[in-house]
Amino acid sequence: MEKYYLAVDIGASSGRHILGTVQDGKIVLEEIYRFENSMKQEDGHLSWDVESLFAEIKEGLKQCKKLDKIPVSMGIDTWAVDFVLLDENNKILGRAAGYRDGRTSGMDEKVYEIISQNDLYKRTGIQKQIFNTIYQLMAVKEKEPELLKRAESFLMIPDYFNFLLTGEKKQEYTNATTTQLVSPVTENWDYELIRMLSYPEKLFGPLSMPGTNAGQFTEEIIKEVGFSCTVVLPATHDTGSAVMAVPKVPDKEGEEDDILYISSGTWSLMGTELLAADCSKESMEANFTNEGGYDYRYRYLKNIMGLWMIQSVKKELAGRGEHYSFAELCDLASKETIPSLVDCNDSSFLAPESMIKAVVNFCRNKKQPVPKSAGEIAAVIYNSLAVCYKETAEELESITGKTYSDLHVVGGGSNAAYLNKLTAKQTGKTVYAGPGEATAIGNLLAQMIASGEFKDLKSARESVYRSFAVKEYKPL
Ligand code: LFR
Repeated sequence: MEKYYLAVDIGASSGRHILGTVQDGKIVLEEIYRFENSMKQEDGHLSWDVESLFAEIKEGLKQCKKLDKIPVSMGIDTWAVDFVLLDENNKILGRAAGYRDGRTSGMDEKVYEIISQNDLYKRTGIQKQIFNTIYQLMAVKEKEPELLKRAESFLMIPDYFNFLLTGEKKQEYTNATTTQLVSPVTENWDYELIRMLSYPEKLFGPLSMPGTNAGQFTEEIIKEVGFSCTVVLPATHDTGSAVMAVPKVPDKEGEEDDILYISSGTWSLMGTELLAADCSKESMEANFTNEGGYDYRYRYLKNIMGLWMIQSVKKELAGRGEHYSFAELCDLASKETIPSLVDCNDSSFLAPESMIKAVVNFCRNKKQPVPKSAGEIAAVIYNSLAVCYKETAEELESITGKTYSDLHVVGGGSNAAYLNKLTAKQTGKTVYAGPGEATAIGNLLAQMIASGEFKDLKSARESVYRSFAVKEYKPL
């Protein structure tokens, strides 16, 4: 009898249910359900349709029943920083706002009136991103203070789905660190900071680590999906799960913590793993973050705008009747010679009305040749990403004093062969691409370690190495 574990991995552009089993020490995956996701524009605001996402979660569970593959446990991961506030009847107050919404504009200044940017970084080690929860909560406090007053609970998106499944409210640690309200020293909420900001302290309860049992399905859910299951917390922040699944090469003993990776999806998260956070000024100035990870490891990384740019261009072109797949865009881009580059971390690319115009304007303002065709636009984006990876690797090597000869690219973006080639060329490093489903795999690993299939993260990572084909790109 196979022992199934279920990962529900929801990213900003799609979600999936993936069953995992361990067979002869290898992890075997089966994708059983997939659905679309995007932020919805409503009354001039961007928000997530959490209701329909939850309906999709249940549809995928029903699929397990249909296939007669009932998991022993399941775990949910999603993107970070976003949350819901619940009233005393557990109803969502306001919206489940999306992190690209403009409500946070100017909220950094409001926060810095209370605590300086330097001190905030020293306390939390989290890079400044205008969408961090700390700024989102400031937007609620400034613009909709009654919501914060009425709130009885604060749950990050995966915590909220877990609550709907089990009736239990758990606040998971890895995702909590992305709020910028957790201390990397105590590895708990920074209550002093929370009080300084006048955020209601009661909203921040005990933190739970990945591997924690988050409860059983409620009677209502059992009735609806047809079976009962234990919900286990993975690293509920998708990047936390993805980085767990960076393959560990067994013969590179001692190098375990010296990996260089890009978790490539809507965002490109590029960095390494540290055993203690680096909250130095140098680190702050380079805008590196210390996100809490499995086993209290730190993901020391930088957010790079990533494939969001090309996803947005693809969508925009389709809206004009020009339909291209990602592979076709790569192919077109590879034939272009346009030398223009954009700064992928420029805020004009965060949520532009038109990504094509944003790229064109950037090039024009910097007096570079302006891309005209779809191929040229794609070439500017892919080349700019690869250059950004190179610069980030250099910064990282200078801060950590280490050199990395290899670069692991995991996640959906690892399938972009053209980008991998450019990345190898720009960074001068050997790129190991894959696994593409790293996030779901990491989610499964936390469950599998919790149930004793693997003794620890190291042996789980070795199994990832044995289980999934990885493509190698040598620098030219
Ligand atoms: C990736 C990710 C990043 C986070 C961004 C916004 O999906 O979780 O790690 O910075 O989305 O939540």
